[in-house]
Amino acid sequence: MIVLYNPWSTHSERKPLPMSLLAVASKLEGEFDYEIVDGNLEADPVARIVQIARQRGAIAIGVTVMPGPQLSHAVVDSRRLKRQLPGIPIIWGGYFPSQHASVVLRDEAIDFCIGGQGELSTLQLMRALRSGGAVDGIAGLSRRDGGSIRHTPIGPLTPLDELPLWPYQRVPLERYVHSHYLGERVTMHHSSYGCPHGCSFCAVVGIARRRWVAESPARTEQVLRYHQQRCGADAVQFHDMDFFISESRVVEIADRMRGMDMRWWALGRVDELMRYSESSWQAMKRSGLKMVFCGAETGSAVAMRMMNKGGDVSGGRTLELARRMRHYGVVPEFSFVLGSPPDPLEDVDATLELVRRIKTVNPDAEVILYMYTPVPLESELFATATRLGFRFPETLDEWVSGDWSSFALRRNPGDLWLHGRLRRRVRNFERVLNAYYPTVTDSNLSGAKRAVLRGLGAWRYKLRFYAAPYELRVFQRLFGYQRPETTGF
Ligand code: B12
Repeated sequence: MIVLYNPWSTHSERKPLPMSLLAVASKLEGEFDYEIVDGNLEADPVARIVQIARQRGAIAIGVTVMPGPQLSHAVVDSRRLKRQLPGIPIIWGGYFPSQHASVVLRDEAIDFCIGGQGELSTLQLMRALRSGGAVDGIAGLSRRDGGSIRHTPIGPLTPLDELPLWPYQRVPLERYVHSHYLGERVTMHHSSYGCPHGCSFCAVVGIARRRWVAESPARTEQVLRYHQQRCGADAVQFHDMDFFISESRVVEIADRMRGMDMRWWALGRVDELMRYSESSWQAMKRSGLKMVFCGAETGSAVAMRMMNKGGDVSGGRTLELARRMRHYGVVPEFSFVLGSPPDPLEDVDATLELVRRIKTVNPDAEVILYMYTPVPLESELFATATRLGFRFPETLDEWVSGDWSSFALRRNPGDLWLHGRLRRRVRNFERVLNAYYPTVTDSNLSGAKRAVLRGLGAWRYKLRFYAAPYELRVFQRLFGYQRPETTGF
């Protein structure tokens, strides 16, 4: 048997469905006995894994790992598991090992990493572990070999309709449904894998190598109907890396969702959403589209060129999209990657001005400000960061140390070129902006509290005086204000 483990990843009450493990499990279903253990639901997941593994004779433990708090838990828990179950191979998959397999395998607790899309490789590895066969030739596999680490290149993507449906019967789906701005019973899905674009700050590029596969609209509809029947889902977040790549696919999904009475949220690019025809926007609106998350990235033309997004994703285009979405009553969530080299100061100033213009055009727009966090890609951006002295940690211990774990949260990416003053300027601006324009998605915030915050923030916002907004901090805390990026969207 196999244990599939999702280490703890969030403080939020809203627990994310462990989609990575469901995807991997879909290929094991029927051939292997397995169990999914979710660290977001279990008080002591390690004890539970040890018990299951001993009772049922596990041949492997698969762990899904993304950077940030989940990585810290994955490291500590993998080491504990190795101590208690020394003979059982531990396999890491997901975003972190896909980008940093050599660092992971320097740690004796982890035996294998699988990079990129994992369903087929996991099945092949499990078969080899069961039979004692060779693991050579398994796509995307990294392992220790004598004193060195061997990597097999990742293979072509498997079209999603060729993979089995996710085995939802193996998880308590009801516990992952939650209420927020989108609905009372919000669920999540991932209807495609990969992305054809080559943005130099995005982790998806290295993982999917600019390829993209999507499930058919019929299959998406089947999954959504299952979620409705099983747990009364009235809204869905499509967590696809980019949901809007194919206009015809999205329109067909929208047409199929019409009449299902489900609100939805998804992530897309500015140029894509501007390219969509009016009739496509109408179809999406009719089907329940409520919010779209868009990478607006920066207000600086120099930084945008360095980000290698391609297409027309300029500040002007972002403003047009903000206007267009206002017309359709769909809330845009614009995320920005601030402080990228070569001139982080210019980038921050230009971006904050763009944010202000967006809010003038569409006051409901959500704004999410991240600091640039390098990803290991061959790009001018990463090369510049490296030239400026940026280095990734070389051990897992270093990765989970204080500074680096906050780096992965994209709020504090080290002191290399983003000196404290710059970071503070961004956080102060964010506080003033959120006071003057409290997020529409925070359902706890009453009209009166919004008015108080807006009144308090007005003079600062108008005078562009962002420094030391202590009074706003006090009131935001008092009102339990939630920043948009922490609400689970
Ligand atoms: C759901 C999600 C979350 C959930 C957590 C999910 C969980 N497992 O508990 C929540 C909302 C809590 C979350 C939080 C954060 N996240 Co997040 N999250 C995602 C999201 C939207 C989907 C991941 C997913 O489930 N995909 C669907 C499955 C099917 O695909 P997959 O995960 O790639 O899995 C495949 C392979 O990777 C592999 N695989 C995966 N696991 C395993 C395990 C084994 C054993 C094997 C063999 C293979 C394997 O096989 C799978 C099937 O092909 C991605 C973006 C995206 N669309 O991918 C971001 C993403 C992974 N998150 C990211 C970040 C940065 C964060 C945060 C740090 C954000 C923040 N600022 O707060 C936090 C920190 C979380 C933490 N570390 O604890 C980044 C990572 C960037 C990077 N450099 O790698 C991403 C890529 C978003 C982005 N576009 O930048 N996140």
